[in-house]
Amino acid sequence: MNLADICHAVTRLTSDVGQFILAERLSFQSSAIERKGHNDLVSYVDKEAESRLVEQLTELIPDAGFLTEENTKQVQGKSYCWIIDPLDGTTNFIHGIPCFCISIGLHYEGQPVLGVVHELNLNECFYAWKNGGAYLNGKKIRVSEVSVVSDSLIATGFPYHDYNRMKPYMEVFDHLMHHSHGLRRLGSAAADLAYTAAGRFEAFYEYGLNPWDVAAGVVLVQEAGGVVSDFSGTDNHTFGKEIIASNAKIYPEFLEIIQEKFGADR
Ligand code: 2AM
Ligand code: CA
Repeated sequence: MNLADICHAVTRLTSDVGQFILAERLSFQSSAIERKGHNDLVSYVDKEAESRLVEQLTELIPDAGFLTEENTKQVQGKSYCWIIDPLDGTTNFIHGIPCFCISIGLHYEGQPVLGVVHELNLNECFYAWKNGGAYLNGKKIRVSEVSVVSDSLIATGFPYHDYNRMKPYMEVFDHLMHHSHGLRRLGSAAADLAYTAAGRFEAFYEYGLNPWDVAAGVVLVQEAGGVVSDFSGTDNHTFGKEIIASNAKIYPEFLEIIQEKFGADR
């Protein structure tokens, strides 16, 4: 099977497991919430969704490794590795706020090659594979053409767990409040990246994220013509716990803003 076929099979899978997640949302009780750590919530919905995904993805590529948020299956040292967040935006899900996604990335020999982010409430399935382009529900998507940060809408995630870099974070926030079209916080990094790929946001930045929050969205942005890096401008974005993603035109200006504020504090 080639990457395009694998990608289409994954979109069918996210549609199927997405139905389960949406059905459970209707009857969800807050008593089902469990705490994994500070501000780190989970429920049986995340876990059941993940085990369904893992089972089907194992059939798709039998010898693939896995890195998953809920630890259903961890297998390292394989050429292919699925990086999965069965429910990105768990806090939104729990509070009944309609923005949460299934996020499935695939690495080959350590390089990102495929990404599917399925936002379930609007049934928007964003997907991309290496050298194949990026798509939303069958239509090709591109990053925006905006060329200056002052004309940009910027997505971010507020620190919720690692508060060590609050000072530079707030300085960037302050700067962008004054010098952009505004800031948005969706509560799902996967959706932030998918929306950047589709040209809805010009840029996204956040620190403290995990690989499963961003692995799929990275491929979307790259295949839609955008740029992804860490705060130093290198490609350590998926495992490096800091990420910026933007259209190619504003990337140099956006990176400079991030580096000016975070430079001394990293
Ligand atoms: P999650 O829902 O899968 O945990 C946005 O800041 C990102 O951080 C999301 O992708 C979200 O992924 C993660 N996150 C984890 N805990 C969070 C919290 N309490 N509030 C906001 N985001 C959280
Ligand atoms: Ca999650």
